[in-house]
Amino acid sequence: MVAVARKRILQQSPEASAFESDVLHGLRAMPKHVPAKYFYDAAGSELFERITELPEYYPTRCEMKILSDHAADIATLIPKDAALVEFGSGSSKKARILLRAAPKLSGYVPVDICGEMIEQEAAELRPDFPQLKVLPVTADICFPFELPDEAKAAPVRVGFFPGSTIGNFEPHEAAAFLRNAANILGRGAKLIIGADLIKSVEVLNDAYNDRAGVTAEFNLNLLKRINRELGGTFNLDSFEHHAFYNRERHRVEMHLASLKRQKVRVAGETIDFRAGETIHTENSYKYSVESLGALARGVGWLPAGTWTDARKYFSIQAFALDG
Ligand code: AVI
Repeated sequence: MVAVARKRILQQSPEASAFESDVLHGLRAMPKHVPAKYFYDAAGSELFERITELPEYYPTRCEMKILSDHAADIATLIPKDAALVEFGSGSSKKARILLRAAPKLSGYVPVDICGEMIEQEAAELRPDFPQLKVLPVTADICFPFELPDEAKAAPVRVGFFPGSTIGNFEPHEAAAFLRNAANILGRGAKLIIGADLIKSVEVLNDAYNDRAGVTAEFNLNLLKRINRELGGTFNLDSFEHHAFYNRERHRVEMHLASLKRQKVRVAGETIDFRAGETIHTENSYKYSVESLGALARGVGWLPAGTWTDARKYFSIQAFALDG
């Protein structure tokens, strides 16, 4: 039995075994939790794309509007011949707005853990920006990574971290990300961040409880992934999507609630659920301009500009490295 289990571990890719150990660790814990990064398998990524188009989910539309309305102003922060480094670039849709507004950029470095996707995006960008060196890097943005030599040789590097992804980090992780970005970008660097703002509870609750049920499907897809990849036996009909704004902690929490007392098998282990017990699947922290500024200042970034939409739902905030 032990030999069979060992063989299974040896056959797994490092990512697969991290998924298994993170899920088991989280399901054995009290309260139960699973890291939000595991939402994004192929189906989860497609569901997230659908979320960004929902009438209730304002962040993506607001951020695109701010970027389009203020692109020229934001681009004044980007010095001639600088390299733009996008953290967790995904589709590069937002970067395209900055690339058009800052034609003097020498390079664009999309960084993402999914190498295949950024290589494909890079291939699509090159013909549209023939002057620009597009230099994709496959890396986990939460850890130190090397920039390509051409980006290191640029006079200055400007980081770009849109999408309010910073909100999915715990505050200490967000500070660690900002510190890591400072080390990677180096002297004279700037950093442009998209961050969702604190606002009315109704707007926040609606954004994560859409009427079409896409966010619920996105949340429940995590259980489908566990069933498929870790031999799980979750019955999706006996778990329910819960999302609510936690005012004290300035975050929207997502959970999967067990509708009854039940046992579920995952990777050869039995997990017990009480009726109503939840798996905490995501935090989406909301910042004020001041609270993100304070977090950034704590690790050496000084405020260099803020842009918001008319309703002040979302912000683009720029920072410059101190010294
Ligand atoms: C990717 N991230 C910024 C989204 C958010 O709003 O926290 C993920 C998401 N979760 C539910 N809806 C969207």
